[in-house]
Amino acid sequence: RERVGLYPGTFDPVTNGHMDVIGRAARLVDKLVIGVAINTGKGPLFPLEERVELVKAETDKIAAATGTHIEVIPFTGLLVQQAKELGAQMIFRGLRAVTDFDYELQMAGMNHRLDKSIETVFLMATETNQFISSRFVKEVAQLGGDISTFVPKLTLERTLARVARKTP
Ligand code: COD
Repeated sequence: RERVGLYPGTFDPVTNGHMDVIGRAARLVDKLVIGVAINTGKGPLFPLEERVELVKAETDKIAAATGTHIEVIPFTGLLVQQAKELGAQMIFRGLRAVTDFDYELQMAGMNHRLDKSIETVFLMATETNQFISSRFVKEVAQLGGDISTFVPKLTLERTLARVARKTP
């Protein structure tokens, strides 16, 4: 049986923290689907299409290095439903600081109640990538700080371009 994993997120934008988790997840499955959520609630900096485009571009190398098929899709609706439709046996989530734990535990618990056949697998990034978050990447960029070690290359260019457009 083919092992399929779904890694969902907002990816606004994709960071080296996400990249770290994607690299680890890719080694555990035959096919990794990265689900980019619309998530209007978070008021994203990047439109959905560009978030998908960036995740695709940045993960090409991981797919080549691991031999894992990586697919990047936009998604709306219920996460467990999406996982089911994709034939995914597991949902990957990343854990950073302890503050992530409460939210992630609730989400995993709710999803398990909704569909018992899908397992949530938690992965941690390496030390240097642990504290990176999309939220702070955007904030630091908007305030003129250096984000070059927090995001992959194309994403860096696009983030700086977007921030430059926004700040007068
Ligand atoms: N190190 C380790 N992990 C990290 C790092 C890092 N530096 N940075 C991010 N991560 C992890 C996050 O903890 C998360 O697990 C994942 O990467 C994605 O992060 P984000 O911030 O891009 O995405 P989220 O957390 O906003 O995504 C939330 C979803 C869109 C997945 C969620 O809202 C959802 O499932 N929505 C669909 C509707 C649904 O089913 N709701 C019911 C859920 S119970």
